[in-house]
Amino acid sequence: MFSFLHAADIHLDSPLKGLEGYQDAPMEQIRLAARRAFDNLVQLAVDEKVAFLLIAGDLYDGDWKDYNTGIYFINRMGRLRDAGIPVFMVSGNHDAVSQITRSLQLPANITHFSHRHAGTHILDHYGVAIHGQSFSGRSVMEDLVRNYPQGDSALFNIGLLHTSLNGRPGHDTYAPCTLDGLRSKGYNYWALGHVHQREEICRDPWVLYPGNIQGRNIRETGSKGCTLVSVEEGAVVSVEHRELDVLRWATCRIDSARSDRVDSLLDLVREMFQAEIALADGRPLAVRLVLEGITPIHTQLHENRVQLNEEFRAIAANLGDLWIEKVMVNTRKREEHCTAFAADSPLISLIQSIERVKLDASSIVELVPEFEKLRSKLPPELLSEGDPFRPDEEELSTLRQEVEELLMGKIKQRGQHEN
Ligand SMILES: [Mn+2]
Repeated sequence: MFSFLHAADIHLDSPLKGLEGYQDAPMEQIRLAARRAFDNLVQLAVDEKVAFLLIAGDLYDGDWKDYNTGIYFINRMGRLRDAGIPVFMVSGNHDAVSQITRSLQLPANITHFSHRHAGTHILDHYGVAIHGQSFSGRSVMEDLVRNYPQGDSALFNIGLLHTSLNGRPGHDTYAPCTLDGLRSKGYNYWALGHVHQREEICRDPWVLYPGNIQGRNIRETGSKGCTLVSVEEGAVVSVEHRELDVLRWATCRIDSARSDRVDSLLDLVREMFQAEIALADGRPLAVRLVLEGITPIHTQLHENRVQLNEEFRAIAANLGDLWIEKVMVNTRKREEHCTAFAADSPLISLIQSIERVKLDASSIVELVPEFEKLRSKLPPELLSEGDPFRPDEEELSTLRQEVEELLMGKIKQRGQHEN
C-alpha cells in the first residue's frame, strides 16, 4: 500500500495583476500566498509519508524575474529529498521549456519529463510506471496523448499531462485530447493539470484535475489544494482533496429582494460574511459582494453607493480578516421606469430603448473596431487572466445598470422641469 500527492498549476511567484488600483488590498498576503501554500504541500507530503509527488504543469507562472523563484523551489525540493520523496513533473503552457529561459540544476529527486517525447519512469519498489511529456512551447495544439505508451498491465500506470481535454470553459485550449483517448492507454490514474477548479472527470480510470493550490484572484474562489491518492494492490482505494490555501477568495451573492430597507440588507451581508468566514476556517478572506434581485431599495442602493461601501467595509472590519475586493450592484427595480411619465410623453420611447439595450462581450468589441486591433497586439499572457476587452457577463450587467441609472436620473430631472 502506498499513497501519492497530485498537484498542478502552482504558478509560483505569479505577479499580482489588477490589484494596484485598490488602496486597501492585502498585497503582501496575496503575494506570498502561493509560496506559503506550496510550503503546505511540501509539509503534507512529509506528514503523509507519500511515495511521490506529481506536479502536472504550470509550476511557474512564466519566466522568472530573477533566480529567486528557482532557488526557492530547489530549497523546498531539498526537504522532500531529505524525506526520501521523489517528485515527477511536466511543464505546461505557462512554464513550457521555451518560456523559462533561466535554469538551475535540480536536486536528484526531481524528474522533469522531456518535451521531445513521452517518457516513462518505473518505481520498482511500488510497482508504478509514471508516463509524461512536457510542453515545448506555450501553445501545444496537438494531442500529446497519442505519443504516450500503452500501460504495462503488471504495473500501476499513471499519466502526467497538462491539457485542456476537449475544452474547459474559461481555459484556453492546449494539448487537446479526449477521455476515450486517455482510456485507450490502459492507465490507472491520469494526473491532469491546467484547469484551476478541481474537477473529477472520471473514476474508471481516475482522471482528475486537482485545481490550483492557492486562489490568485476573484475568478479562483473556494477551497484550493491538492489530491491525496491511496493505492492498494494495484488499485486506487481513496482519492481525497486536501486544502493547502492560506487565503480564500469568495463571491457573496445577496438576493436583495428579501430586503425592503437598507438596514435589513446590511444584516444579510453580515450573515453571509459570517458564513464565508466559517467556511474559510481561519484563513483571511477576499470577498466580492454582488447585490442582485428585484428590490424596492434599488434606487437607494445606487444613490448611496459610496456611503454603503463604507458600511460594508465596517461590517467586514468588525468580523475579522475580511477584505472586500469589489461591490457590484446588480439589482433591478420593481416598477418600470415608464410609469413615472404620461403614456404620450416623448420620453417614453427613449426610456424604452434604454431599457432594451443589451450589452454582451461581442457588442463591446463591435462598438469600437479598434479594440480588436489593439487586442491582437497584446501578449497572450496578459489576456489569459481577465481579458479587459472581454468583460464577463456580470461586469457588463453592472455597467449596464449604472449607465441606466445615470440616464434615468437625468431624464427624470428633465421631465420634472417640463411638467
Ligand atoms: Mn495551464
